[in-house]
Amino acid sequence: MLTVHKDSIACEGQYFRRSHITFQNISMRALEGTITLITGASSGIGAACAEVFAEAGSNVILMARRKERIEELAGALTKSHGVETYALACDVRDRGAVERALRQLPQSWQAVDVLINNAGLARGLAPIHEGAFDDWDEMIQTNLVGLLNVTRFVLPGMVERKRGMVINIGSIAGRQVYPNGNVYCATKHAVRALSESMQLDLVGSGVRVTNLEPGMVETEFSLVRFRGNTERATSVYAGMTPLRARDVAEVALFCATRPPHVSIHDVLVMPSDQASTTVVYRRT
Ligand code: NDP
Ligand code: 8X3
Repeated sequence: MLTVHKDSIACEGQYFRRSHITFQNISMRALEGTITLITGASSGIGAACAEVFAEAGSNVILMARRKERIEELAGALTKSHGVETYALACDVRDRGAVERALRQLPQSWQAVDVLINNAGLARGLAPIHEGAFDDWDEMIQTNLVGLLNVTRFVLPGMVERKRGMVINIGSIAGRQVYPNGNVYCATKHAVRALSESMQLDLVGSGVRVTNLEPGMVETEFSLVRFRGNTERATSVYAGMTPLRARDVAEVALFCATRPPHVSIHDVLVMPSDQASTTVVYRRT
């Protein structure tokens, strides 16, 4: 039974407040005592996931290269949400470093319940015949190899415990390509293929896999893509309303809080102003 009131929606006794930042049934510490490992937690979608999962009571491991940022966020989350946090400074491209970082986690942090493979980036926007090899390598090594590195060291424990969840942050660019997006789009198509492969390989194991694909989200993404060119980065979102990192994080939390028999394989979440990689409604 679903009743709509002015400020809230009542559904089977649960209240979902429209204006509130989170759905009430999820924010009530649904993940209390669990452990969530988030890669790329120093910024954007990863940092928002850390916040939203901590609000739901999960203890969080924050992984990224910028140590000060993850340490600061870790401290803030413990203070505001009373969860335990662990900052793990690590480059996901470095397989040896990832292995060492995960192996040196204290025993009480080893049993990861949710892995959010979010670390990723785009570099440049150039036609294929002009692309920079270094940019290509960085995108492939981070978005694809990095995801594999972390997953390979975390998954065996989940399979052994017969319980766990992997959320891979893909992109609309994993479904549709766009001019000059070539290698970035290829890495996100690969993430999509890997998510589907993991779903096949892990069926019956108790480990669920979600491929979460956002459209345009205003984070540091474009600033990184255009190497600090603020004007160019800002122009990406000109005249339209992009997603906020938190919008994506809330979808991740929704997926992670379904009952064990429910596996959300695939989610595409777009700004209302974006219809595809190439069709964006702008008011200017
Ligand atoms: P941000 O640039 O804000 O965040 C990227 C995060 O990835 C940072 O925390 C960064 O941390 C981390 N990262 C990058 N390289 C590495 C590395 N080698 N090792 C460890 N961590 C790394 O961008 P978003 O939050 O937007 O991006 C997050 C994910 O979302 C990416 O996979 C991106 O492709 C995807 N996405 C983004 C969209 C958008 O429009 N913004 C849309 C669809 C998908 P640090 O630099 O400290 O290492
Ligand atoms: C980022 C989305 O389309 O801006 O994955 O490259 S896009």
